[in-house]
Amino acid sequence: MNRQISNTSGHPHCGRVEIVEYDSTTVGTRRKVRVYTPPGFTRDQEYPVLYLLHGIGGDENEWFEHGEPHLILDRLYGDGKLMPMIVVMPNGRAMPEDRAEGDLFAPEKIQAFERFELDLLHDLIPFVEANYPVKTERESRAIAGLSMGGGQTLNIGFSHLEHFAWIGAFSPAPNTKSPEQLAPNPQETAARLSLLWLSCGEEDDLKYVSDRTRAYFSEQGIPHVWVEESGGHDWPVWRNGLSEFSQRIFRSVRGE
Ligand code: FER
Repeated sequence: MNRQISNTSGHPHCGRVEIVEYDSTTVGTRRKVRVYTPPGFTRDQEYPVLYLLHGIGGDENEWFEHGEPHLILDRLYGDGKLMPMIVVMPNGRAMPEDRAEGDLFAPEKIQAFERFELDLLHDLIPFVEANYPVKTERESRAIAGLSMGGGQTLNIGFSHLEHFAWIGAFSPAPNTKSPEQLAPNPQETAARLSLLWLSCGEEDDLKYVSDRTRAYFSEQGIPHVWVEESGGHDWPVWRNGLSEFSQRIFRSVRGE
């Protein structure tokens, strides 16, 4: 496996972010993905995995460069607030030319964000599970994302509850399916989710997506955490979303 290490402080209290490549049968190319391993990472232990998705203007570097998730997570570990986990930051635009260039709203690029579901399930998750010491049951797999990646999170997460028990959407975009499509069987959905997190900035023009989604969750009795943050469609909201969501996942659902 090719490895390119991005931040090696060498400090035992710091996690590490590397760029690795996986073969995607879905896209027909080798695709780059960033992987965060926690402080004290060892192959003698098995970790749960959070898949963390970017927005329409980003790629596998977006969270790392703008959200600094390694700093957020390292600090939470230091404070004893986080379960040890691996965080995988893929490129959610599943097409050969997957850079955030040109018309980001071009139909083939929007379609590539839909196609990512197959890349994730058929290519990336098997790659992660073959190359990292990870737990593979659904309670040990979470998915979260911002904006376009928040929509992907809801679309993929809800239709694959056999794979994901923890779902976090930060400012989900209009690619989010209608709530009735997301959860046609609300009781079944409610019974299987360990955590459903939805947050959005109060000044975000896309807040209507969160509003219609959470209204349905409430009407249908699907337990969820809704956080309306100050601010708009921006990084403070998404960093805070990661910080809050990550602290709540991979713990016993009964709070034992
Ligand atoms: C849209 C507006 C915004 C849309 C997607 C976005 C697919 C995504 C924004 C982002 O990821 O920041 O109409 O449609």
